[in-house]
Amino acid sequence: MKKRILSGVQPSGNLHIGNYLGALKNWVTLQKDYESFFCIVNLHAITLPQEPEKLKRKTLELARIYLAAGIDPKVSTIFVQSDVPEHAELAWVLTCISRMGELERMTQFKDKSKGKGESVGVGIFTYPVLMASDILLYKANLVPVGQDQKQHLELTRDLAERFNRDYGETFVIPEPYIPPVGAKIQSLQDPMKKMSKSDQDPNGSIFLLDDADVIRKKIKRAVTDSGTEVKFDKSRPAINNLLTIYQLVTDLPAEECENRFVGKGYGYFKTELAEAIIEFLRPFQQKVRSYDEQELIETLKSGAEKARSVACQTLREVYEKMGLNYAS
Ligand code: ATP
Ligand code: LTN
Repeated sequence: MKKRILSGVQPSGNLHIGNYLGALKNWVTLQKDYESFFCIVNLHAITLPQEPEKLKRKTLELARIYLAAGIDPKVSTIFVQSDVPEHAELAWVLTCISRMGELERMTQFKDKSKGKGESVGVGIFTYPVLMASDILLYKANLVPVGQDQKQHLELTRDLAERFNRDYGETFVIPEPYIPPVGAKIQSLQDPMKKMSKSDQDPNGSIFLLDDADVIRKKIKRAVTDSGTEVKFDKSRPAINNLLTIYQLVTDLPAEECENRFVGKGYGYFKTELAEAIIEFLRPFQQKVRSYDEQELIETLKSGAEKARSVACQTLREVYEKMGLNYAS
């Protein structure tokens, strides 16, 4: 029996190369060896206000992005979170075994609630519990995510262990899969901040659907450090980040990347980097628009059916163990 993976992205904002390099790229590789579930987490997206028509559009766009990135619906299950009501049901159960203190410690909650005081949304607070539900429902062994999700994975493990201890062995304890390179792509405008969908400044990110001229402009404007050498060096975070992106989009060994730019300045490097990103995204961008919308919806609906058949078994087991299933 193959081990399982589950992961997800929110259909909010525009996907950037950080999402691709930190998460999607690894899903594509891992799907060959694991039974895979890839979710479009629209219930997570509504933790912040979403315009309904736009949310629909973004949900289908994300499905296109999954397919164009190389997720094969014949091999993996692609589905939308709200099509599988068990996600919200298990999330409630897990909410009841979660503690205020452990959720208050989540750095993403702290960041997203900054300056909001008492008006911060409760959904932002309980967000990681819904994420734990996504993972535990499928008894996933491995969860491929970027570095920023590591703490949420730790919470997921804690909740699973707590449930198993209090009600009997039920959940698999999942491991994070965080890639050695690319787990944290930084903003092009501020190398101390991660590239983020919710960044107000579009110049900080290269979006997967940016056209060639926009990519050239953004790379040209990207901040660099003092110095002139193009080398991997953690103490020069801006150039380190750009070189990491170069390494990932060209798939070259780190040393070869450095060798290519010995004696060349930042200007030359940036031109090469922009062209490498454009080349890397070209086949993806060609595919993304090519899917028929009706077929796309059918893929999602049949994905949801497959996902549900697994999710409802786990939920039934949980209800049995907790005494919620009173008739059996
Ligand atoms: P936001 O910053 O608005 O919360 P996001 O850009 O983090 O959004 P998500 O939908 O939360 O996007 O993340 C989807 C996946 O992409 C997750 O696995 C996450 O860890 C990964 N990811 C997000 N940002 C980066 C980044 N800068 N570098 C590498 N991986 C990333
Ligand atoms: N919180 C994640 C998105 C997410 C997720 C998941 C990732 C929701 N549910 C389950 C992996 C597994 C984020 O990237 N912000």
